[in-house]
Amino acid sequence: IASSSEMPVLFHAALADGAMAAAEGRNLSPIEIISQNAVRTKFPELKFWGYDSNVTLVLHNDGHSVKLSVDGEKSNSVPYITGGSLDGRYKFLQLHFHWGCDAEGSEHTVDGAKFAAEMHIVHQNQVFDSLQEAKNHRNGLAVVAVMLKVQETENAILRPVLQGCHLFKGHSKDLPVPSPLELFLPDPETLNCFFTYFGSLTTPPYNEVVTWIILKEPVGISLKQLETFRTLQGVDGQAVLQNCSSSKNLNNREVFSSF
Ligand code: SG7
Ligand code: ZN
Repeated sequence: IASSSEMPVLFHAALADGAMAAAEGRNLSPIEIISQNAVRTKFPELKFWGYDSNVTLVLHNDGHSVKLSVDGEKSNSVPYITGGSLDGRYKFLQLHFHWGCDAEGSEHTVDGAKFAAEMHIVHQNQVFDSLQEAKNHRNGLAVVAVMLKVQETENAILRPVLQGCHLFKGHSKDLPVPSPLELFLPDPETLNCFFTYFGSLTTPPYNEVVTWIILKEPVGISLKQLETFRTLQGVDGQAVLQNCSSSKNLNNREVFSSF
């Protein structure tokens, strides 16, 4: 296990290897994570800044998923993350969900198993001026993935998000109550248990610009709530029964684990 001061170097050396392997294969996401193959590494603490302050969130049906983005004009500051396998600050852009036809709708798998659904909290490296620019650099984006697993009871935090499933495609509305993003995260005690690897967006054109941070601890969702996701009106006007991308080859990459 490397010491925390060495860690960022170690991680970026691995990223450089990945770049050299690009001729042989791309660095695509999602992937199948095998926990026993993950390289256990001591990372600096992954920190969620401003995740406890109220932000005005906008709900959007983009025809593929239900998305929550921050209304920068109505919010004093935009939350961001630092630490873990990241260099510098990555500011929150939006969060969205992936689901499937059944209770196996996550994009990443862990030890061969799919979770019910997967939430992606998308962040942009603040050294770049726009998402457009960030999408052209390999250190452009950091996505924190939170797995959703079926539980008996409704997840009250997701209730207002699921209202977004009743929006027509292309439509938006403000969430009635400003709320802190930390509500979407699992137990704070578990936030430093994650897998991390270098990959891509999980939708075309699969830009290879994403540092993935996949939290080990899932959050709950009821079967009824999962069904609500599947009623979202898609670009073709039909319900989006599933929007999870298939697993891609790991190729020459390594997956690291912080625990
Ligand atoms: C969805 O997934 C949208 C995209 C997102 C993409 O198509 O949420 O968001 C946009 C266009 O604002 O792409 C750059 C980006 O966030 C892929 O995101 S993902 O890799 O986290 N699944
Ligand atoms: Zn996603």
